[in-house]
Amino acid sequence: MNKHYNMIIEAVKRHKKIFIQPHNIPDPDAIASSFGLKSYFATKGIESEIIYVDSIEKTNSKTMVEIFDIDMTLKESTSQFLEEDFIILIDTQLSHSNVTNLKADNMGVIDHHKFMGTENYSFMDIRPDLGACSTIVASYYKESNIEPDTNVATALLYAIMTDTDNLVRSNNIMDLEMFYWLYKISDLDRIKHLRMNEIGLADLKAYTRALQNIEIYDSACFVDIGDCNDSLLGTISDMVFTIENVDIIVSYAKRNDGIKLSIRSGDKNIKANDLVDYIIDNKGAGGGHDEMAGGFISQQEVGLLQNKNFDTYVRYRTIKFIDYNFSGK
Ligand SMILES: [Mn+2]
Repeated sequence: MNKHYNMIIEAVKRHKKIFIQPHNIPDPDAIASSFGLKSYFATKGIESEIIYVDSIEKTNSKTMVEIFDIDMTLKESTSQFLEEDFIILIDTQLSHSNVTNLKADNMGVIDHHKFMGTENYSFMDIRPDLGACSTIVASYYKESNIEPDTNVATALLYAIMTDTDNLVRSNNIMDLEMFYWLYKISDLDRIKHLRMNEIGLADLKAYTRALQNIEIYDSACFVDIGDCNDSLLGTISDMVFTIENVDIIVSYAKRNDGIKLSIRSGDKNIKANDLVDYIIDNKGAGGGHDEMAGGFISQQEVGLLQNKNFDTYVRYRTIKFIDYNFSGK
């Protein structure tokens, strides 16, 4: 039996303490897959703890933690782990810019982002072709014939909805199969409640600013969101993505520590993860999928862009990348 869930159970069961660590500022997919995995372990008599670094920002992420009563412990980035501890990274990998390496001796990874290198993981279940990490966790239940409880099923269902942008940002049938399976055992009133609480009142200013600062050049759209948190940046990109005739979104937040980028692409010739790398041009870190990606350039590196203003720079790089990808074919 070489099933992934068996491999994971085998890897962790000898360890005294098992920690599940989603990416920093966990989004609904990171939260649901952590919660789903912890509950899955519990069905096998294995205890684990969900830990995270930084904060939970998104209104819907906070609501999930609250209504599903999810136990998540905030850890300092300087936390120490014992030799017998085990950390499972979920919805992220060590070389991503969105996760703090807590440097445990034993680490494994469950993720749906592009494979970033092994980094000595004890196990890896990395499936970049899936729209949500929650699809992977749901499959552990399905393949081992265990029905998740209503809270777990509902959290996983909601996460598949959000990470696949309501099933359109996925080209893998497995996301749909898990969605359908979970749908039948979920609490749809709670899904409605989550859907109705996605925008916080405090976020409205950022939405207003974003809508005022949109610039469209052909199918590419640029949005300067000013100072805004990571999760809101992604949510605003998703909203702008629904504007007619716009295929490529480059949103960015200018913060004290640097510039955070969020990219969306509905154009098959323009891969969001390649575009973000091209914009960053080795001056920071980026990652993601064909259709959505993110990145960061620190303030120091932004300074190295010399007297080129960032707004001009980002437009120049994006349009050059688009031209190159069309003329190159
Ligand atoms: Mn995800």
